[in-house]
Amino acid sequence: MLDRFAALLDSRDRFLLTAHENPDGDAIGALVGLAHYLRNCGKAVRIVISPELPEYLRFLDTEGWVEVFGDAHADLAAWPETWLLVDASEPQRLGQMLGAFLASNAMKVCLDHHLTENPMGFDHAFVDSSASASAELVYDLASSRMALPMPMAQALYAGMADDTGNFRFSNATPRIHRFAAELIEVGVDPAATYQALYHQGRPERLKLFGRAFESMRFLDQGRYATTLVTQADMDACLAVKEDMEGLVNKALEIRGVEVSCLMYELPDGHYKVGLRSRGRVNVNAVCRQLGGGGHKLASGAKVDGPAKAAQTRVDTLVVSQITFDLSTT
Ligand SMILES: [Mn+2]
Repeated sequence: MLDRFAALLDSRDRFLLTAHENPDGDAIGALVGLAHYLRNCGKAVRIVISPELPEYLRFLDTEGWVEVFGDAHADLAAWPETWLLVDASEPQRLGQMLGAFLASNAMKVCLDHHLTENPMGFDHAFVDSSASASAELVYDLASSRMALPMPMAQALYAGMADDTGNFRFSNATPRIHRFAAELIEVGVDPAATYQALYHQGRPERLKLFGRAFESMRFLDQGRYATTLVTQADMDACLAVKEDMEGLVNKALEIRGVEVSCLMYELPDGHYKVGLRSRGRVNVNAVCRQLGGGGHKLASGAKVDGPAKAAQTRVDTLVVSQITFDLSTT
């Protein structure tokens, strides 16, 4: 697949690199890595993201290449010859940039590792769900074709670390460990990367976590833990959205919990649902029924309020999925 992807990149000249909205470490790592690769091939490249570059990921943009989509991008649709969506394979995940994407006459291509049955809206889709991170795909593409400069190695390592829970989730394959080892040999510092990614919290973050833990509910004999974070909770803790990073994973530290849910009240009254599975329960199947998706062990969706109705809807689906998956495994 990557040979075909490389050949396609080779045949084009002006690339716009984008990711899903609210880009995570893998999205930014893969974008920056791919930008290095394309520049090395002599291509014109821009990276545009939405709605912002999170503070904790700024260390990956050493060259200052990442542009935040805004008023200056009114003509964005006209610029690229090729529009690349990385770390997603559904155009609607572009968020605010979707309009420009749809209006653009560029060739549209996606590179992704998420499970998508049949990617629509692209001229070419390169999706490999056996990869644990988009950064893994970019590394696989680039490592045999160029010498990796440090900022590129750093970005790709951070992407791999982020999507594998710093190499501790079940998707931490031998392959991604080997790639990570090669990046460490190039000069990436794993401890410094971990610190940069995960040890930059604010006191407000721990206050919010404390409040969320207080309100956590345990259902289905403790196999399902679910937390609701409202805008009022955020205000009470002076917390911002970024402070919630990692909260959804915490309940899986409790013995017996198979599925953890974090439901977050959006400013518009909808609820963002994040689900994480310890390993046996397919939370992607739940999120698909809610109009969302992701991976078997990590998925998300957006549901309508009010809170009570949203909770009941999600709880019912999760508990029946747990019952189903635990009876078949
Ligand atoms: Mn990813």
